[in-house]
Amino acid sequence: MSQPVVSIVMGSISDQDIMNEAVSVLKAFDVPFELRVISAHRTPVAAHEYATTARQRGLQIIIGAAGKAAHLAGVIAASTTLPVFGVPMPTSDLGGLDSLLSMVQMPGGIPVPTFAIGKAGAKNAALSAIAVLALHDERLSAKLIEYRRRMAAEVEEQDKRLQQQGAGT
Ligand code: RP5
Repeated sequence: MSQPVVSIVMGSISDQDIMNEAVSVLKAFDVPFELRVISAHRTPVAAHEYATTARQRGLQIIIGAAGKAAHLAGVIAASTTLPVFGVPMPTSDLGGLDSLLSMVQMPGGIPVPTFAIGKAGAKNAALSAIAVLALHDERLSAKLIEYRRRMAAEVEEQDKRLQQQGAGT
């Protein structure tokens, strides 16, 4: 197995269903990754240890997923200079707005680039990690271009079918 270059860290196993979106994208692009459950508040020592050793273990980008007082990505970002992307989890009480604001409102100095709440955010965080890695990886860059080309072709196909069905008046 190759050395992971991307890490997905979740605050709870209850985040896994959503973060599987990121897992699927990284797998599709053959990017080696690790998937961990580490909590900023339930396992604070482990979170600090993880962040401080991430770079020396070969990781290049960390995706932090958490909900509610979603401080995991910020806590990790505080202890590493690797890029840390935040994915806010949906929540039952406040719909994930709590998670989003907890991440996106980081005080100046320790950035947490933050994505959409839920599955779209998980997918886009993985795609953004790939875009960063692709800056120095021609193979990955070509795959990203092909991914966009296929996505555009699908939309064109959808429109074509709609027009064939006689949509509109
Ligand atoms: C956060 O609290 C986790 O990231 C999760 O989104 C949320 C709820 O966690 P559980 O109570 O389901 O473990 O730490």
